[in-house]
Amino acid sequence: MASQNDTSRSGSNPTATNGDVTPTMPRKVALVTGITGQDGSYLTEFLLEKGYEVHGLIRRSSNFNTQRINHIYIDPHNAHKARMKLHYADLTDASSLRRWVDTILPDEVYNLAAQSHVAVSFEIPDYTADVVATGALRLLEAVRSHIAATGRSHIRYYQAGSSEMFGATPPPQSETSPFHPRSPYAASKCAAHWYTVNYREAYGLFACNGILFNHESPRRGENFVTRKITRAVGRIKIGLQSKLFLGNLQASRDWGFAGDYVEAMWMMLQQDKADDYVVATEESHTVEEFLEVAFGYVGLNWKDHVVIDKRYFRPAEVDNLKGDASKAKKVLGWKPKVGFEQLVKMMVDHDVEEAKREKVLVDAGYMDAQQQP
Ligand code: NDP
Ligand code: GDR
Repeated sequence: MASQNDTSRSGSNPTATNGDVTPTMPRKVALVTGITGQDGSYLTEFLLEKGYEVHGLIRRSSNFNTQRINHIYIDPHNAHKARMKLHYADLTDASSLRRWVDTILPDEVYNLAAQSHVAVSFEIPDYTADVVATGALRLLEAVRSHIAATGRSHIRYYQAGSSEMFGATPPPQSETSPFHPRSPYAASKCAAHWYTVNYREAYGLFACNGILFNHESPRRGENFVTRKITRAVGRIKIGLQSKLFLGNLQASRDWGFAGDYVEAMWMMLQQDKADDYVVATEESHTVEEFLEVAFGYVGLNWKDHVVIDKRYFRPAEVDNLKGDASKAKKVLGWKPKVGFEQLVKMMVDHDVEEAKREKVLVDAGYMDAQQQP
């Protein structure tokens, strides 16, 4: 899928005042790491809609990992239409990052790539730090050295920071709340945050940290708790599964919709001054509340299906996240459009349909019903 030899480029490109690229202007070029992930797919749709040319870095895997962006992929041989281009690279490989920055000549760089699962980061801490912390440093250094070599100082950089950095700090958490990370993932995100601040202060790089609270969607990875629940609701409703094994139901999260949050990323890079912003709905709900809404929506009682399994408890938990997004609201003019119940129902609706498709395959003998997410 990925084009290894694309050399399309643009210079410094003016845009309309709302940031859209008008037909008479050269296209803005964005470089997105983590393009195959939940946020990467929504951000790419958003940027294509705004008229950008989007270059995504994807890592090699033994199976194709582009399911979330297949619907917007156009074969690069169709050069006039293809505005999203994919290239092999890895955040653990500095040479690939510098090469693609030099080749693509981006105006905006969005660093979304990460080993993003908190519980998994306890299992693979070195790798998590390598990708999440040092990976961000490698990309910042690729951008810095590219600017030093070419003078293209207008490049803007976005770092995908996380509410997990607040960890044990009590809510509401804002840009001025102290970080108290509770996992290798969160500690690595703190390092990436400070690398980004440092490159802004030391080299004058236009670099922003988005401190985003949990955001979900029907494209959310299936081993994050929200999607794990909505997948199970769909499968239980359709008769493919009866039990759902979960860990701590009392953890509370500020859950928003991923489609709303990628807009905030872009808005940060359109400001006159680089800065850091909390992005959140300012509402917090427990996992148990999520269960109630998700199961209740299809007429089921979660207590009939959920079984607590200690394996899903973490060595250290983050109990309560609830953001204070007043700065993003005031400075960026950003606010969430999708509320908690609407989000849960959107995910359940999607996953009931997904379960119906699975059922067809199971009934026809093409799939084993035991293949649970
Ligand atoms: P996902 O896990 O869905 O996507 C992660 C992306 O990173 C995937 O494209 C993945 O590729 C890629 N990736 C993983 N390791 C590497 C590597 N070594 N080199 C290059 N690419 C790699 O995450 P989300 O889309 O949910 O999140 C996007 C970013 O925002 C992440 O940095 C996450 O930590 C952060 N974040 C997310 C929040 C959320 O609630 N979703 C909240 C706050 C921050 P592949 O598809 O091959 O696995
Ligand atoms: P989180 O998301 O750790 O907040 O990180 P996750 O959905 O994994 O966990 C949320 C809460 O649910 C509890 N939980 C379970 N979690 C999972 N995954 N599986 C279970 O079976 C389960 N049972 C209970 C967890 O203990 C936790 O308290 C997400 C990621 O997207 C990060 O990359 C991002 O930085 C943060 O959100 C903000």
